Amino acid sequence: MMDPRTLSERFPGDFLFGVATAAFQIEGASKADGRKPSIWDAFSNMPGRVFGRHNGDVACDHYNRLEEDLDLIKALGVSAYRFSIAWPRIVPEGTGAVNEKGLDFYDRLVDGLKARGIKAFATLYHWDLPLSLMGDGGWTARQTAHAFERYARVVTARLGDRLDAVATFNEPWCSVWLSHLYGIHAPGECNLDAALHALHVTNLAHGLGVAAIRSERPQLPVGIVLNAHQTYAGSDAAEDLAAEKRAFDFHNGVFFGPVFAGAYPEGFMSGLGHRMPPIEPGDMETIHQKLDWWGLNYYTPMRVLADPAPDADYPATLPAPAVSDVKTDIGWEVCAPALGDLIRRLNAAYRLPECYITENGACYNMGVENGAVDDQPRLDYIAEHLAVTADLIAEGYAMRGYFAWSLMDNFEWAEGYRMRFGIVHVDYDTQVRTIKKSGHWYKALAAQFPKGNHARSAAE
Ligand code: GCO
Repeated sequence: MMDPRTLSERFPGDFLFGVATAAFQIEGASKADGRKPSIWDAFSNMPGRVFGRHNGDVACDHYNRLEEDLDLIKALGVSAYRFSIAWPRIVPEGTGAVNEKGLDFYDRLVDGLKARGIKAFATLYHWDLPLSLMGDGGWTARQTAHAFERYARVVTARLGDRLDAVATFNEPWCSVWLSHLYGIHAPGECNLDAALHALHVTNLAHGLGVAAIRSERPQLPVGIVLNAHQTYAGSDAAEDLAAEKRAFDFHNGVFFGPVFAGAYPEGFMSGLGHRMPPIEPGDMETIHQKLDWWGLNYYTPMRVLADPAPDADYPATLPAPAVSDVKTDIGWEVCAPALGDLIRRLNAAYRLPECYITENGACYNMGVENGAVDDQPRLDYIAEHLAVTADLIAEGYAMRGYFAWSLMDNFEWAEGYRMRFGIVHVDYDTQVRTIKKSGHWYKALAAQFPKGNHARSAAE
């Protein structure tokens, strides 16, 4: 087992160790204090969408256990907490009335973090679109970007003075492709044209959100969280190598290109540009604003082959088999070197600001035995990925922090509660939290920080 103290020596003194969650996955209290349904409430109540028809009505009951959970974060000794704000609590119908009681909850959350000396990293959109907005087309409708802009302004005006960082979106890859093209996430659409509209509207909403945040709080560090994919060709055949390049653009370039370089990738536009919604004058400038930071969520690589079907839509790829047999309980290949390859490749392709690993972790479903959870494979997974992160720092990449996904077991979207990513176990019958072996190890690591071996920490 990797010794946490030895590992800690490889990180600068001000490297942030944190834990992450998302509102819909933990809060529950789905009808409390003026919250209205999101697309995930509707989706999870439809038969056949989510495993076991699980939903977010109770989840980890975090909304009612806020103080206890803040104490848990404090007990883990981490210096930062990444959480998301539920749009349906703040502007329950997406547009129109602001719900003060919703803002009050996040006020208490942020104040509770400050009182405990923990930095607050807020995400504005982690997939819980107010259901009312679906009536106008949801993310496929341009006015949703303006609804998001207004929501971003409302949140920043109320909480921005105490946030340490804010992200506009979490993983637009999921809320665009997985939700509108692959049909796995809410609203469960399988339609390329709809997905292309959602793509541009989401990118636009990000840009409008950045401007709204900055107009309220110019000093607040603004970023975006992307689940970039390290793509690998499944063979050395020329057609598979070409397929891999298309996959990189389709899964990464359509977000990184507009946000960090002001343009959609050329290959993507030549394949699908004719099906994109109108890109209005000024859109690309709005999307391409300098960011203070970006977040990477990384779990597993993506391996692809060329799809030989003549009518295959761009990017015309098929999945290639995993290289390693080592997989987590959700079936994802474990491959820590891909994290390094990905950061190197993205930095070579784009001018990126400083980076936080905003999510990394593993699904292992072992339960409590004699009061303890022995999740050694999760501990090993986190340690291996942190070792790669330390390599990247040694190579000079601006890696500033790491957030374990997740603080605790929670609603794993289409997988419901059966897939567990927490470093803390949740018993959903009793809501008892039990720190797992990985959580104790992470605590021992975090306890080494902040430490005084880095100039930046001395200056703070
Ligand atoms: C994600 C998510 C999390 C997931 C995690 C595991 O952004 O994909 O932020 O909500 O639970 O990735 O699948």
